[in-house]
Amino acid sequence: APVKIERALLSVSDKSGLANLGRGLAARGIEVMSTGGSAKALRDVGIPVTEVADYTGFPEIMDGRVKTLHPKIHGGLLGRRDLEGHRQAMTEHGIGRIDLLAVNLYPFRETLASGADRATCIENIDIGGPAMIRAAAKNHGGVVVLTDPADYEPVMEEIRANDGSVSAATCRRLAAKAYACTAAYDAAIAAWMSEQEEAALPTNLTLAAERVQTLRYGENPHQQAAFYRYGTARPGVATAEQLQGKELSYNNLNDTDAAFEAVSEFEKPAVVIVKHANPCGVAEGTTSAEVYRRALACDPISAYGGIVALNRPLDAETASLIVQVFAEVVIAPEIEPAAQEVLAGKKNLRLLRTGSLPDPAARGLALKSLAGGLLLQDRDHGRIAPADLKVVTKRTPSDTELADLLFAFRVAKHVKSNAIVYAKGGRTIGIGAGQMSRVDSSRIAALKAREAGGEEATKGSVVASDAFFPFADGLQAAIDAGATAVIQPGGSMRDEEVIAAADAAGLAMVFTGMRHFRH
Ligand code: 93A
Repeated sequence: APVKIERALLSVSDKSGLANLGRGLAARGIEVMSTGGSAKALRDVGIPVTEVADYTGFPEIMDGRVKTLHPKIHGGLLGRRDLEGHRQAMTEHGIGRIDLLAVNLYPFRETLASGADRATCIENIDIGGPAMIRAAAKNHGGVVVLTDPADYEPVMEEIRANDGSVSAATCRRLAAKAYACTAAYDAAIAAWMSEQEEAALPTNLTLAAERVQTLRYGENPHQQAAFYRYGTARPGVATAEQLQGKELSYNNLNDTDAAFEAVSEFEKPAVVIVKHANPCGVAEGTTSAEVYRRALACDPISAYGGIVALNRPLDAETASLIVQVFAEVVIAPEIEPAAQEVLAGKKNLRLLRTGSLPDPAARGLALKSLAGGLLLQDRDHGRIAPADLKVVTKRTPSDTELADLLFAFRVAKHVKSNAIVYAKGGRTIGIGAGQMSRVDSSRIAALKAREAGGEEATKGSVVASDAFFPFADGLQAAIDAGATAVIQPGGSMRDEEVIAAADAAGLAMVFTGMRHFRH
């Protein structure tokens, strides 16, 4: 049966559309009840309203934590209109029917996204709102529940057109929407809380992922795809503001994420250029412009059509270097106005501003799909400090070598396994990625270095390996190339053999004790 609306309760954080709704209801002689802030907003525009506290006879307490959690509210929402016993209980306890509920919740997700501290996020977890929404939705046979301001006007129209009533079909539809709203809300809280815990993998995983955008296609044109965002506050491609350029594609999003996560590893000004989710040039140094030039020098051919990520505000000088090579996406924490002017000429170039850098050491969850399931793990937040290193060779690396070793190992963390990275002077000179054998990655990295920098390019360089060398052959490739120092996790059965080969060649080698597989 249709629901006749005689009393409404409005309690909203997002006050948009509130005045019109209140006015529409009041104009039909419907009694409007409201919580503190909403009541004030309504009174301010001259709409008569009863405070919930006056109706319950119980004030809002504990800074608003308890304002609608009262039997006179929940009885009014939950009491079945068709049961004599329920009607009797309402009369006995002075409970009035609430026929229409409009609630939107404390802005938990928005607070999280703003980077607020934990206490503020917790305070923005709405309890009373979801309780009312769920109660009203359960009792949709007698209550209309509005959780989205976009529904206010259509429902008002229906009330006007049907002599003050809302159809059962509308009530059912809005009830389903209401539970989707509270489920997504709680899932966002659950995701955030579990991300912050050490052993955080949930027994049951509910993802409240919100579709941000339907993509033109997936990894390939015959694959459908969309981009979803879920409850994390990590600055990056998912929360970035696009300032110009074509729509981001599936591959753009994936590659840009790889580039920005990599560049945020470095404290000094750094640039990462990514192609097909692998870095093809990384450098750190003094200014973004200088660093960009050196990152590009690693593999200028692969950089064509790549993604450029910076960990400093993009300035005009760097922008004018970037426009000389075709880039798909540029991402930086900030974009200086002069830099934006330089890039404005490149209409297709996608320019993203993230507002800040993600914390490379922060925990977080990373997921991957496989047929019929998904894998969930901590994001690779592992980072090696000088104190973690164990020198295993007779020779200790020099300070310059040490700095390059740490740099190269940080890069290797962001290169698909098997990863081999040659570096010299705070920049990569050759990267070997994604090979099934480590020795092939070693050979490719050395070959790339020579292609870009000439026969002598690898002389005096250092080498990082994302995982241990299972045999001495991978190390031998580095020795043959003229590298002087190596960083690797260690832990192979043949470590002794590998160390002996390094000693025989006068190499300095350090073990990190930490592996950075990336598949
Ligand atoms: O702090 S609460 O969880 N406790 C409550 O009892 C309660 N009742 C409504 N938050 C509560 N609300 C929320 O307050 C609503 O969901 C809405 O978001 C907000 C409206 O408050 P005001 O009308 O004072 O602006």
